[in-house]
Amino acid sequence: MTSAMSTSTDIDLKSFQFILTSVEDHIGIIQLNRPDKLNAINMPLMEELVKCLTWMDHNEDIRCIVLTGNERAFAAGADIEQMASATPVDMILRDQFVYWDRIRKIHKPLVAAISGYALGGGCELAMTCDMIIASETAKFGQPEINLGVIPGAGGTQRLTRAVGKARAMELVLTGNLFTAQQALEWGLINKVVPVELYLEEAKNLAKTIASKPPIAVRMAKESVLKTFDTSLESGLEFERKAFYLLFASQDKNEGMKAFLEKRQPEFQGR
Ligand code: DAK
Repeated sequence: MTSAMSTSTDIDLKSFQFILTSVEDHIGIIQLNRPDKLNAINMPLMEELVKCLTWMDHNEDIRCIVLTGNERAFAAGADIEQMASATPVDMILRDQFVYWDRIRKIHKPLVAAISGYALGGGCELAMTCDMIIASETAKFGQPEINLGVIPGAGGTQRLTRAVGKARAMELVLTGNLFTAQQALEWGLINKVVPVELYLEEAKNLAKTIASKPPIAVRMAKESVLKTFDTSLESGLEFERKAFYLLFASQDKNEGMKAFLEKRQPEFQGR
């Protein structure tokens, strides 16, 4: 795995086997690319994903990241074949949570663009992103119960926070899938669009965010995420300090000056 010290020179975007990547208009795009297995997340795919996300997080030209799959599947879960004969010791030794934790700590906003299946670890990966745009054909679910296990990468926690206890309990205990429209109504996702538009819509959202001052975006993301692991008092304190800190940024000076001069700001990420 690439360390936090990765630089723009030590990664070859074309070298990956299970992901496709590109950069356009300050957004990084990562497409899970294991189509014959509905993008089931095996260890090499996860390793490549984290390596690329880490690189994008450190690349100043990239200000927002879009994570997508293909029309049939975002990801149908963790690779069942890799888990079928695993013992608890195997799972401990694989230490896969290192990768999931790394994704959780990406500073730049992550927009998931979803079509088709987002199941199990695929649904958990989507929920680890900051925003979700889905096609009308998207199918979400935590079907792990059907395999004799439970969601292992945050599903019981993130789904419950997003849709509430009663719904999450039913979904996790039955393994029933749910539609994009339901996900929207329950507050899990941001928008549902026709299938031909989901990636475009996600890119547009990412581009809007990429046009904002990057340091303020980073502080805003951190502050919103604080809600999930702190009291209101500590969350407000965190937000206040981040707010004060932004008064030391050049982008704050530029943003306010541009407003007063009635022109568009030019943010530098400083
Ligand atoms: N793993 C491995 N292969 C999968 C897969 C999966 N999750 N999902 C689909 N595939 C493969 C199928 O085996 C098939 O491969 P071939 O037989 O062609 O070689 C190919 O993808 C196409 O799938 P189907 O033929 O089944 O396609 P259908 O359209 O008929 O059905 C389906 C689509 C999505 C309904 C079905 O494939 C399905 O039910 N898939 C499994 C869904 C599922 O149960 N997902 C949850 C998996 S458990 C962890 C973090 C996370 C997790 C675990 C640990 N740590 C950090 C430790 C997460 C666990 C899970 O996600």
